[in-house]
Amino acid sequence: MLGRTLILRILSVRDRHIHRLLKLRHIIVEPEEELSSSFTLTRKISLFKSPERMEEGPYKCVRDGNGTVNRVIRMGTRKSQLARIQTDYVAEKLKTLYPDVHLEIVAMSTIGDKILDTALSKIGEKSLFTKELENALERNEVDLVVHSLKDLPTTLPNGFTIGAVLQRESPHDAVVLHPKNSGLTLDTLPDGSVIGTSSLRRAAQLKKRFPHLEFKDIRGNLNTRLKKLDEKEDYAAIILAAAGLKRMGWEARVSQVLGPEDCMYAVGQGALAVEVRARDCDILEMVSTLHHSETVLRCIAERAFLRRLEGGCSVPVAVNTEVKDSVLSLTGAVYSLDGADSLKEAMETSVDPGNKLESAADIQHVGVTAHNVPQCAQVAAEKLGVDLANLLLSKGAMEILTTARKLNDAR
Ligand code: DPM
Repeated sequence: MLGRTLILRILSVRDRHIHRLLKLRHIIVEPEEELSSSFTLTRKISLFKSPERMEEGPYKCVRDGNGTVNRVIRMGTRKSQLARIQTDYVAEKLKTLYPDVHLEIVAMSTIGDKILDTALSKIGEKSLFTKELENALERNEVDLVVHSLKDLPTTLPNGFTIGAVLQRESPHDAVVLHPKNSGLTLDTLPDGSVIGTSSLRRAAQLKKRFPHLEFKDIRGNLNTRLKKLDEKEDYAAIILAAAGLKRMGWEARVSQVLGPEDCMYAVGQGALAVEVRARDCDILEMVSTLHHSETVLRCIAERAFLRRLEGGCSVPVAVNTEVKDSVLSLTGAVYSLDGADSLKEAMETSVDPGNKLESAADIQHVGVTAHNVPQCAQVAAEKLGVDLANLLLSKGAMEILTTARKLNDAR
């Protein structure tokens, strides 16, 4: 204890001389007791090996007025306004649950943000938006990253896990009209009207349902897209996720929310996910309180379905899920690019938390770690997704998806 107090005092002296002296003498302190009131640092050792580590990591810490050392939780985010809003939202939740925690937000741009002139489905798989953030996680530059769950691949790179899936916003897609078309719907828009979307999933379903409309790629973050819609005459309307529009405060621009009969949603759409280092037990435990059980189960089923179909963001795959009276139902579909060919099936399973299975440590379901959600329900949800995918595969889903992929690559 004496050692710790002494070292902490020295650390508070921002003097290079003393720092160098300490380094020369290889002073190492390994405090045993709890360092903060809200959680314990289990990996405290390396922190105190060298005073510079206070700033450089592996974990960053600050000292408060009482001399308590608190770990700073650094939250990584993309720079887009939506990403910032989503990260701030999670930060607020954490701040309410853990008032003593020091949070810091680190914003960075990703390759996906920089390539704005190419359709999302053509520049490859989802990791475009997540790779740099994962690199920062790996290097301990950040401790957690907030994503839209639908942007996270169904298989995460080794060493990472989704530590929290928050309560889902509306998972549906919405129509945003060019102001001159105010009052119209997809149905009543004139023949040949151009609808902007880069989602093969949206285009496939809507082409089939509204054959009088034309579909054109549109890229960029939400702000860019709305600007492209409003300031030019290129698009009669664009299709965006209702959740993103709501988070941006643009609900008033939604003229129509598309139900499953018009357009089923993407896997994980509308849910926020917190990605963490799989071995960082402190952070995992901290963020696990953000899990929303029903959303976790629905998204596990959806992700298992997509994973079994070997689908990424460049395939037209859509889902619809529901939990009612402990029954989880999943509808899943695959489409050809023009929507002419499609397969759609539904299945359900019981996710009764009653017959509790021992919660095994280190168990992930399609990348999600949720110790506080009944394991048996997670197992059932994952199996539901796989079973439904297998049913579609037995009816020829792979042929439809392979052709769609090839045609999209050749576009
Ligand atoms: C993925 C897709 C899109 C995003 C493909 C799809 C839409 C691309 C487009 C996988 N990620 O949905 O079929 O429209 O060109 C994205 C958005 C959100 C997360 C924006 C949106 C916000 C909603 C959410 C982009 N990722 O879909 O309008 O948090 O689910």
